Amino acid sequence: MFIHCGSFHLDLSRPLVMGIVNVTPDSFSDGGRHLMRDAALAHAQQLILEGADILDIGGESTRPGAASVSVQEELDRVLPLLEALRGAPVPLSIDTCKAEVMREALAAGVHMVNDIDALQQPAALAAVVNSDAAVCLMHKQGIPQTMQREPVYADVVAEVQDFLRSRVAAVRAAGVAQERIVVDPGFGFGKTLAHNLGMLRQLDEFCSLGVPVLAGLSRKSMLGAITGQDVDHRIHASVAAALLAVQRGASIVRVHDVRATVDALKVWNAVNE
Ligand code: 9MG
Repeated sequence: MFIHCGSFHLDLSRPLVMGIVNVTPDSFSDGGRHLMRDAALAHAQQLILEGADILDIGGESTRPGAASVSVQEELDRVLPLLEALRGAPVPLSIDTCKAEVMREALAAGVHMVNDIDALQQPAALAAVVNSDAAVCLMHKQGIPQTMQREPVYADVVAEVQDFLRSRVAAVRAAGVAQERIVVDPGFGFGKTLAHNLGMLRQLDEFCSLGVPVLAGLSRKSMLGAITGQDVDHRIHASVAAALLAVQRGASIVRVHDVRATVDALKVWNAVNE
């Protein structure tokens, strides 16, 4: 399987690692906009050296309870970084659900749009449809500010699968080629620990949608709940979770700890060659 990702054609015969670059004050100490941008650029370059196959760049935190930021603030955070990374050896993904940010990021040359809202906003779908960027359609229940309060599902795997199936159909109908589409069950987005574990156990079910599956488990609170570790000490659990996701069919894992994940997947690849 391949993904058409702007000027990149990504071969999925081995699992890919998407490195997370959050250009937000909670990720890089808030010593001002320039310092934040410089730190984010250094971090992005480091993730490329560590073997990231894709960089996912975001200017708004999607953590449970996180406050939203204005379009202008998000653009001011991400655009200088996208400009500085133009011509990078790996595809750049923009993590946003705002159509205006998608449009500007595509004009700045991004190769993928990662929308935790699955392009449900008509303006968001319109922003990507005539580009040649890949799109990641993620499931979530509720909104980041309140989504972890009381998520309810009768059958989490079936409901998430139905949602993703309908979003793939809608995006295809709007004119986005199948080779540009990736789906993501959205670990931690309006899901309890039991929901997340159920989805991880049955991750292969999402592969039946006929498009690659991306899994984002890195440092998430479900790993804190299992291990008792705070967010800065979840690297081992994150690598284990990434490996389990790949074993169950994920083509891309979205991670903070690129070097550790790349090494773990090298072992996985060596055994599976
Ligand atoms: C932005 N973001 C945070 N967590 C994520 C996840 O699990 N998947 C995707 N696609 N994006 C995420």
